[in-house]
Amino acid sequence: PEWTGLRVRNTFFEFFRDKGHTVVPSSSVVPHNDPTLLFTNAGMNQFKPIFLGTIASTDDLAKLKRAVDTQKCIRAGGKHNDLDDVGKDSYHHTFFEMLGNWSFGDYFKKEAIEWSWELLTKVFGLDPARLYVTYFEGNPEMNLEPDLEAKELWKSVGVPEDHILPGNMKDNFWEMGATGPCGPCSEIHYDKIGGGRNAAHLVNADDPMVVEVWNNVFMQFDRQEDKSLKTLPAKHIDTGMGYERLVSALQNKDSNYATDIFTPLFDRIQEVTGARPYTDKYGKDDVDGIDTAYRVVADHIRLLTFAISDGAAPNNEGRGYVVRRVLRRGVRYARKYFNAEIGSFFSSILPALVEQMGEQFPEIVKHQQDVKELLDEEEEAFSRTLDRGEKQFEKYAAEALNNGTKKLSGADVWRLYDTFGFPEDLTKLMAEERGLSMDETEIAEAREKAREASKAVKESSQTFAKLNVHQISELKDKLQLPPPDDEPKF
Ligand code: ALA
Repeated sequence: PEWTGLRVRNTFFEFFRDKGHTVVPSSSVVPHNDPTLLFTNAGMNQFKPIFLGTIASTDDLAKLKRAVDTQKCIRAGGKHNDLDDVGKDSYHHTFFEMLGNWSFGDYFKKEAIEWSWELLTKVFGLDPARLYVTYFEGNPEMNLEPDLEAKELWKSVGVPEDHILPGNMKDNFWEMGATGPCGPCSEIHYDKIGGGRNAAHLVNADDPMVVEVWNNVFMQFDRQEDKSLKTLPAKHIDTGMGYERLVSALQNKDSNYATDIFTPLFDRIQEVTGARPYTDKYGKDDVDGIDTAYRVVADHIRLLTFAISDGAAPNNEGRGYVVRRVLRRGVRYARKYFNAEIGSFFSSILPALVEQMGEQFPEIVKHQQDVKELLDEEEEAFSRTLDRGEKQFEKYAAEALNNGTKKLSGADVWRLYDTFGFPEDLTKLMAEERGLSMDETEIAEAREKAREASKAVKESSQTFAKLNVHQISELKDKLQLPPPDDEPKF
């Protein structure tokens, strides 16, 4: 039978269940108990108190020795942030599933390595000649030894030496964030081309055809505020397999987006917009930009739905601002490439996602109506912002043409953004279309002037109390404008 996405996920669970692991549900993408995190960015987040040895004995998780799960992850802000790549390449997502098996002070490197090899090559049947593994090369400054044990273990399962590669702190020492659990790791990479070539030099080289599929972290330390490493009370295994990447390898696709994980979303987008079908082209090959837009929209509806279902509503601060930014990014692609009517665009794609993922993640079924309402509300607000901005732009453009300068002044460009919330790249695009020039230095000057003015406003904020109702509401409107796109409030 075929490796459908569904079968891949279930096979992963079964394999580890047979090895004494308990299947546990994913935790929320909103880490309600961890102020160091914007969103859940790895499977280990929910197990952090176990690793640190701070878990309450009454906690259900405290009894676990071995667990297996799929974790909903968002990497669109903070230490792990892929937002700007999404849409452009074949293997990044703002929202993805991370398959993981866990040992809490139980088994360690030997079992983790042997089982990951067995699962990939024997159960999933991936060609061992296309697999490459890495181990930590050590770091004398931090007093960390090379992980020769991992290297030997990979040899003993039969990986040839030229497929076993050392890696540095950046690639082979995994950390959750600025502080928290961490340790040396060992990754497994898959060559999607194969055919007898040696792709060792393409590992960790950002090559879309040689991608990391699985990371095994040997948790041993807790990174402190002062950057030092404190040894954990016990050793643990934390693994993370990119579900979408694994499925694409098993379905023999060049791209995660060409798998049955995304096809139902693309079909729905096509149905709603009447666009041409998705063809999985990238960069210059995506001549009309439509495939990129398909990917952006399909990726973003996943983030939006899961974030909102788990309680992250769009607003102007922290994670709510990430949600808002992602929605606006998606809306702009949809307007530009699909000519989509904005107001209920994302919610029209939503049913396809709920149908596809609702069984594994019942929370999106439960919250479908709330998600729809919030998405529509947010889109309508953004659509009004865009309309207002466009009108204002037309005024400025007409002036620039009438007075013969054919140039938008820096102050006008800045005001469109600052006062009307109109995205700067849209201003650029529209100016180009009308043959108007813009001066970056002038824009920067206007921005700087506005910063100083707003500083002054802040300093005199005490006077707020003396304003009348009308003045206050005017000021409030101003304060609710989104912060600059290039300055996310992470
Ligand atoms: N925590 C590890 C990762 O996210 C497995 O890559």
